[in-house]
Amino acid sequence: MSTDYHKMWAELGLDLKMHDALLNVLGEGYQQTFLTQKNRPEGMQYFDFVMSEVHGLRIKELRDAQAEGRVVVGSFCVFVPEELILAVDGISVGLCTGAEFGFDLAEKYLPRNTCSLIKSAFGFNLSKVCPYMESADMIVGENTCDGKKKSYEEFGKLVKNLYMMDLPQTKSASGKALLKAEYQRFQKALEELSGKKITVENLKKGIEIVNNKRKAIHRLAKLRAADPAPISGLDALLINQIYFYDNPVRFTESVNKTCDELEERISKKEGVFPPDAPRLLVSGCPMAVPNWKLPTIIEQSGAVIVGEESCVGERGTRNETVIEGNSVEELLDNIIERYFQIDCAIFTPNPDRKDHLIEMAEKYKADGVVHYSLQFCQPYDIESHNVEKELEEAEIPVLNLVTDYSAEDMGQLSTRVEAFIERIKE
Ligand code: BJ8
Repeated sequence: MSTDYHKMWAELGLDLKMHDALLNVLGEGYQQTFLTQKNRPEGMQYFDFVMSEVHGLRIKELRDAQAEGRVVVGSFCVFVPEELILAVDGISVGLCTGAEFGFDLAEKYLPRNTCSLIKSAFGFNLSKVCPYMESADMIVGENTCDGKKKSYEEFGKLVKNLYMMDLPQTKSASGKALLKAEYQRFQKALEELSGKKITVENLKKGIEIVNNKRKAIHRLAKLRAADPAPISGLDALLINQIYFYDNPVRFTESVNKTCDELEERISKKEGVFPPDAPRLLVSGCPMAVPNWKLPTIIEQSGAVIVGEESCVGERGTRNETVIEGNSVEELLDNIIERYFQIDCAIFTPNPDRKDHLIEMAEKYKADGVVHYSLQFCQPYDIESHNVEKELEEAEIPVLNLVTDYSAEDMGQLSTRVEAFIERIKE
């Protein structure tokens, strides 16, 4: 970080000692994971910069925007529609956390057998190390899995601005009606928070910004179908993670610029891995910053990741919102159509996810799928058995892994990933 932000962090109420410790660990992890990769696209320099300033310059930008009267809305789920937040000139930031930090504190509120993603959100909050949580004017929680749903009851006691969104559990007409009612309620809450009314014009603008961001990400995803792969899975994951933090217009430009470079690489048959490297998809629970453990193991074992079937990845970003409509309600219906297609494992039944995986395997020429569940995540862990069975029947090899945020199982994971890569090679 080029500037000393300690004063700003102190004003936000962060625990400076803990926060410095976190930044040190993050910095070292980043250096070892990303900066040691060979032949990275030059465009990654922008994303390296964003990461180096993720607790610095970006937080300053949020505070400057707040000083101008704009609101910051933090969320944990891709069902929270960024289009509505942008329509009130707000800023949307992801709050999902991917590090084992403050778990001892979190376990004072949560049972030990809670998934790491939930524990991490509590740990970051209780340790006072997350400037995004402390900056947010509204934090949106959602009734998705049981773990999240019940833990927000406790989380609501720790923060003063938690807003709960109810989400459907089935892809039924009543499920869609619930989503519509909840998005309408969210619209009102945003209007009250910001003091700005959602209109056809500002909502169309919000949809356009998010569509452009998704278009850029789709372009990146398509380029990864090339053989040799022009970008590592780790770098592509990083871009998908930064999707949740960066200014959306600037992010879109930077992704498109990187895609221009990747197209050139592809035309010259340049890649980050040799052409015969096994190509894998990763599917399952979202991987929030700085959860890079499994992708690092996979790529250090010689395979390249060519797609993520995840909320930090294609499950979260696919499909655009239709922008045609003459009323806010029509546009809201278009938004609902788009979001209702998200095939999160909290839905029952959830056959679309398996179909999407088969489609991705074909599109990105993947040789196999690594299914990743966080320990104690019932939706993804239970669903993994059926996903594995149906993919294997479609002759797509699957490695089913359950892990957490600790480094303890790295040796064991490496052994299983290496054996899977051998299986694919055979
Ligand atoms: S739309 S995946 S972002 S809910 S890992 S907390 S499911 S026990 S994160 Fe998610 Fe929205 Fe669905 Fe996506 Fe629960 Fe599992 Fe933990 Fe999870």
